[in-house]
Amino acid sequence: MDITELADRILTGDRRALARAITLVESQRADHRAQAGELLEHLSKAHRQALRIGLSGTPGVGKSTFIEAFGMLLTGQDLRVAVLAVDPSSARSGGSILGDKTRMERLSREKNAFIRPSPSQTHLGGVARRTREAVALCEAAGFDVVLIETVGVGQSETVVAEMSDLFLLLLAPAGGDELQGVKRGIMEMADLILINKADGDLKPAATRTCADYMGALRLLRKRPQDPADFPKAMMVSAVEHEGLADAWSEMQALTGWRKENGHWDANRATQARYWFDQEVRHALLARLNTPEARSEMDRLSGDVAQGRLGPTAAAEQMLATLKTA
Ligand SMILES: Nc1nc2c(ncn2[C@@H]2O[C@H](COP(=O)(O)OP(=O)(O)OP(=O)(O)O)[C@@H](O)[C@H]2O)c(=O)[nH]1
Ligand SMILES: [Mg+2]
Repeated sequence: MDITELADRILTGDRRALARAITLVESQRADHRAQAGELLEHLSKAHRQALRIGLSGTPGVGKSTFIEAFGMLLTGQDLRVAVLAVDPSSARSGGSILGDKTRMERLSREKNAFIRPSPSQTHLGGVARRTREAVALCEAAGFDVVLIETVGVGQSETVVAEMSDLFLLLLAPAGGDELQGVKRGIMEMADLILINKADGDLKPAATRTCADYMGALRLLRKRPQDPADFPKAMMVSAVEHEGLADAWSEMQALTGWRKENGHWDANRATQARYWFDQEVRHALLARLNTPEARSEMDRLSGDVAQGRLGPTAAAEQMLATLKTA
C-alpha cells in the first residue's frame, strides 16, 4: 500500500480511503502499525481540526436515536459529520453498539455523514488508541464534527472525554428524585447534560430530572474551562427532534468561548500529553508480556519466594532485562 497516495486521498475527503485507513489503524500487525504511524504523521501536517464531541449514556437512554437526529441537524447545515464508537463491551456482545444502523438509517445514507462501528476488541487500551487515531483520520478527511459515542458502563467515559473537546452526558427522565446513581466523576466530566425523552408522558419527569441536575451541577467545583453558566443541563427529545438546535447552540457558544480564552488549545495540549503518557505505559506493559519476559518474571518470582533474592533486587534485575529488549 502506498501511504502517501492513501494520505492524499484522505485529504480530498475520499470516504473509501478513510474507511481503509481506519481498518489499517485497527490492525495489530506490526507492519500495519508502522504504516499507520507513517500515515498519521503525514496527515498531522495538514493541521485540520474538527469539533470532537464525546457522548455517553447508559444502554437504552437514546444515544443512537439522538445521534441520528442530531447528525441530520448538522448535515442539514452543510456540516460533515463522522460517528465513531468506543465500546468496551463489544467483545462480549460480539457486535457493536453501532451495529444497530437501523436506528441511524437516514444518517447512514447521508453523503456528508460517515458512521464507523466499533471493532470488537477485548481491551480498552486498544480500543482507545484505535478510536483516537480514527478521530485524527476523520479530521484530516475534513469532517467538521466527530461524534464519539460510548455506552456509559465505567472507564470508557474517561477514555472518550480524554479525546473530546466537548463531553455530553445523555440521561433519561428519572422516576423519583434520585440522581440515577450517576457517579460524581462522570458528572464532573460533562459539559452538557441532556435529559432525553422529554416528550409525551415523560415530559414532567424530564422537567424534574433536569432541575435536579441543574442543582447538582451548581454544587460541583467550578472548572477554569467554563464560562459562568456552564456546565448546564437541558431537555431534549431525540424522537421529536426537540431541543436539539438549542443544544447545538449551547455547544457552539461554549466552544467559541473556550477558543477565545485559550482553553481549546490548552485542552488539546493536555490531552496530547495524556495520550503520550498512556502510550509509553502500554508499551512498557507490553514488554512485560512477551513469553521471554513472562518466564523471566516466573524465575525471579520463584527466587523471591524462596528468599534467594529480595523483591527490590529482583525487580531491578527484571527491569535490566527489559532495557536491552
Ligand atoms: N419517548 C422517547 N423515546 C426515545 C427517545 N430517544 C430514544 N427513545 C427510545 O428509547 C429506546 C432506546 O433508544 P436507542 O437510541 O436505541 O438507545 P441507545 O442509548 O442507543 O441504546 P444502546 O445502543 O442499547 O446503548 C428506543 O425504543 C427509542 O425509540 C426520545 O427522545 N423519546
Ligand atoms: Mg445504540
